[in-house]
Amino acid sequence: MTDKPLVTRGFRGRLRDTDPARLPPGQYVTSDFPVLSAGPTPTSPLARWDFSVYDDDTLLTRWTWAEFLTLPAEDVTTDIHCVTHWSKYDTRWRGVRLDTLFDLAGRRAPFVLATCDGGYTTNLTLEDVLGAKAWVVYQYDGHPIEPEHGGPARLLVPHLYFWKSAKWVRALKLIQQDHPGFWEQRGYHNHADPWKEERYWED
Ligand SMILES: Nc1nc2c(c(=O)[nH]1)N[C@H]1C(S)=C(S)[C@@H](COP(=O)(O)O)O[C@H]1N2
Ligand SMILES: [Mo]
Repeated sequence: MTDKPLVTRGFRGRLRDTDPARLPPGQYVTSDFPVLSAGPTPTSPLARWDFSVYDDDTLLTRWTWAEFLTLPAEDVTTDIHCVTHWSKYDTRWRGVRLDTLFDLAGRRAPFVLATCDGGYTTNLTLEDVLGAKAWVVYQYDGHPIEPEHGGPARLLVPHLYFWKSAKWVRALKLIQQDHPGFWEQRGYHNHADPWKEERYWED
């Protein structure tokens, strides 16, 4: 094995990392991609994976993996911000806008609850997920998303703290009344805007 040149990545990274305008308060920039999961990584064979949109408990639409891949998708390059203070710049994803999913489902409601393999949930307002602000993504950096990072598919809501970007997402539930999700029930902020440091419920 040959030694890798140590200088290249750190040098390039550091130049980018000094841009303070894109770093929310209380955050630092990392080039790592930490894994933060509240439980074990669930495994969902693609043959049995599907994605659903519900109006409350009523199923509106459901796509198999193959069907989901035919939906209009786009590439997204974005910074992400974790409540544990790390931010990562220029992450590259590919997936389907929630605008598109709700158009196809033919419904809207003021609130959305994302539900996942493994039982994790997170809540969002419709306003926070429409207007090209949220995606169900299935590629990271040009490859299928690693299981630890939420593969086969995860939510990407980069303008909010990253706990809102639910990994292993399987369904979006349109609801009339807000329903706090996993971390939101455990003291994390209901809204989670990193620019306002909405970390915990008392913030
Ligand atoms: N299903 C599920 N999604 C989740 C989590 C989780 O524990 N389970 N952790 C959240 C938190 S707190 C963060 S910071 C990000 C971490 O994503 P990563 O592991 O890809 O960095 O996923 C979020 N989505
Ligand atoms: Mo997090």
